[in-house]
Amino acid sequence: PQTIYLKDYTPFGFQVDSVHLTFHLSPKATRVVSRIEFTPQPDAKDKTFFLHGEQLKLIAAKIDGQPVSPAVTPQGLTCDAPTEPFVWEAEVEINPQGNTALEGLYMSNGMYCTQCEAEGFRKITFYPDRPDVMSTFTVRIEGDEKVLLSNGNPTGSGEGWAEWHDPWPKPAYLFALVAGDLINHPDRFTTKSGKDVELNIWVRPGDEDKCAFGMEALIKSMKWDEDVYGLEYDLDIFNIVAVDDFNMGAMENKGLNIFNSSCVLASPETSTDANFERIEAIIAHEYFHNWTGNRITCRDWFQLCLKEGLTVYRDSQFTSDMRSASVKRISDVIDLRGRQFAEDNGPLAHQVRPESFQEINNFYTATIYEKGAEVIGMLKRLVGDDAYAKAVALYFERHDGQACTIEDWLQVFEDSTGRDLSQFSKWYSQAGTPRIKVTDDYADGTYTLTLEQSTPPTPGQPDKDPRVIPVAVGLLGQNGDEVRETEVLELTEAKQSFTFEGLSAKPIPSVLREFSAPVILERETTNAERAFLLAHDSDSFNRWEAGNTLAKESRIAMVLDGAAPDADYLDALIKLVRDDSLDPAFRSLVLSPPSQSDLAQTLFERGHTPDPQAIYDAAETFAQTLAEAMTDSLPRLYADTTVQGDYSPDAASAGKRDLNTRILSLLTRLDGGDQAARQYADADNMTVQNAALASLLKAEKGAEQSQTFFDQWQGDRLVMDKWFGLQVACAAPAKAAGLAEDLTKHALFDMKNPNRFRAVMGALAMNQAGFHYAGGAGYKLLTDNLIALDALNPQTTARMCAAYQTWKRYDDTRQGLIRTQLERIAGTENLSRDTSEMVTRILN
Ligand code: HT7
Ligand code: ZN
Repeated sequence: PQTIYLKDYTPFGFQVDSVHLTFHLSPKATRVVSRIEFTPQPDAKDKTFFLHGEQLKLIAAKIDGQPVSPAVTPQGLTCDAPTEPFVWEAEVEINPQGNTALEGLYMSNGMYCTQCEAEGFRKITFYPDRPDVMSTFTVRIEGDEKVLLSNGNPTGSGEGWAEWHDPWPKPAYLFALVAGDLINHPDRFTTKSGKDVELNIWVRPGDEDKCAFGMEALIKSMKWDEDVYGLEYDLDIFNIVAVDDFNMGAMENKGLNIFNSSCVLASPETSTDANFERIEAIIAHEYFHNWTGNRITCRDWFQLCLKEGLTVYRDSQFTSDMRSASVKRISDVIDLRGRQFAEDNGPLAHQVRPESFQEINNFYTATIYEKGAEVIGMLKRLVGDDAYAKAVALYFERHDGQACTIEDWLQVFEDSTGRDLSQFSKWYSQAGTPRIKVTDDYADGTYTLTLEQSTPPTPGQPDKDPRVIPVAVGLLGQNGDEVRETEVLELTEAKQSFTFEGLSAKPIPSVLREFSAPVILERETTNAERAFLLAHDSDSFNRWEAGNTLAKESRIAMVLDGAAPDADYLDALIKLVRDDSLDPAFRSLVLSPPSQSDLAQTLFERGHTPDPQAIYDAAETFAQTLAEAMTDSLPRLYADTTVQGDYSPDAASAGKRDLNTRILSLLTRLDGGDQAARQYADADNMTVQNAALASLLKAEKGAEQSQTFFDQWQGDRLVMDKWFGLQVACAAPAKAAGLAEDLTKHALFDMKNPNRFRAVMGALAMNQAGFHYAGGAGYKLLTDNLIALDALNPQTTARMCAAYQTWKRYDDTRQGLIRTQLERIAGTENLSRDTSEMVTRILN
């Protein structure tokens, strides 16, 4: 496969002045007629008239009305083109029903829909399918479906046809079309300048009662973007469509967002609190793309983080404003460490702005999205809130309607603050997670903190330069009072010392408050100091972090030395969980165990070979000891955290239910599942029903409830995904692979549906002790399924190969078993470019 390099970027030699498309819909033979106005660019370096096109049957092509015979390859066509402006016309035939890759135009449950990011438009018609080619689109759809949608504003419709015009120039990846017998949930929004906008969420009949929450989230997002960023919506209509078969979460097509139904449909009976929160965040994310992504887009796909990092940052700000900022920060860091740190510290590590790729779909990663957002957060911390607001305003003013680069983004900050960001830009060009070694000293009233940064080698980058790292620090006195408020230290050297004068005694430092940079702190400290911070730190992130570190250290000692759970930590934890003055969501986070994958990574970094079974056993012993130590208080805590009254997905209720779920799982260890069975029987919402079933399955007591759950929900696709996933997630290590295999033979298992595939295979890969269980049955099962899926859906297959990215951590036997499976995938005939690239990177 060909490698594409950032350094080879060359602008397209033609401007696209307008695009007219006519679709004659038919499941197996849709005709697409295009009429595109091109203007050759006299100064262009490359004057080749090349149009991308894949899996298209070319019926006819004309230039200025005259038939032409272009040279067609599997990647596209080239044709002699005039040197003056000209009109290109083509007719192609495509097969939406046979499109199981879910890129381009495809069918899902009888409805037509599209997915064009990153390079799907070339499967619809011949076109310069690159983000820096922007144009206005006029679309006519002819089909029997009741609802015919495209981007922009509707301009006409009649029996069997509809026309749309999008006045905002856009790249082809933002094109969308939907046609189906859909029902809408309508609403309206008046923008701050008084523009009346029609809003719709379109769903399949039967799902119309699951749209209200999504609509509320959309309206809140529109308002928030006006209030916080001053950004207003710019069309007469905003449509969202729910689709069952979808490779990712959602897509921000201009004026016509398409959503995986799991990321928009919600009801108390079928969705958990976590589902509600995720839906709110994803609706916001896609809406915010209207400016950060659509009005200002990316020059090329290497700049993907320009829109994704910024939009993730914006959606996290939104969630912090709508819910609890500290809970959001802690959850984001858990997620970052679980997914991005794993990527950054393994064979798939890449820069926030990569410099080469084979398949761009493989770069929609935690590094681009989540680390990309962290980089924006650091920039804001370094320049300050006001300067951030000024720079971002300049970005919108200067670059509206353009396809931009990271240099453009950094330039607005340099211009509006006068700051030199050349060192900061290393966050985009250097892969890997920096380590900061912290040492300290106190003498004569002066406290000195010394920070030393280094970044381990990553593929293709053996050596790294120091970066600018904002390290937020506060100091606490021996009585727990804060003696120095949070101050942001700017670490720019490899090693640098910072002093704090006028202190009467040696303080206790609270370093990297709010997790001010995506780094790993290395500091020799004591459990007593961690316990002190857990009890006293005013920074809620670091308070949680202290508890998390204690939890990790205790489990590591259990794994390595066969130690018992740390008694002091248990005491501190119990005290905190019982403390009614604290936010239940925070208590729940403190109670949540460190992930088994995180423990494996830490052990590996300390020079040990992690044993997934030993890590699992330590987690079980810890939880059992905790439950026994809390025997007297668990029933009262369970009662106190049970949310009474009608279900509401608000943050306070959700936080309380989350704590209640953790208490229930401890209680189940003592009562054999009696309380969980009662909760299951009485459940009137999915959060408590799901929690009760999970507790019972974990205790191997849930067979009856699992059957009743199936009977109750077999007609609901999204709830069935939970049923499939939960069983594998809760399975004991020895049983996980066998159970997952049985589920792949279930009548409702459908490999073509990414949600269902991920429910089973994703849950298996996440069940660390089950996936890595001795003998390698988990590896074999996953591989069998990946090989089968690759022929149907390369994008989802390639993403799931990441389950193997941590393989070098493990013992020789496991490494051997995994290598065999990776080589089996690599040796598969006709393997997709997507999967081939992933497997090659993981193996090397
Ligand atoms: N910009 C989108 C990323 C995307 C995608 C979405 C759905 C299916 C395939 C896709 N490929 C790329 C989603 C987002 O970040 O908002
Ligand atoms: Zn996005």
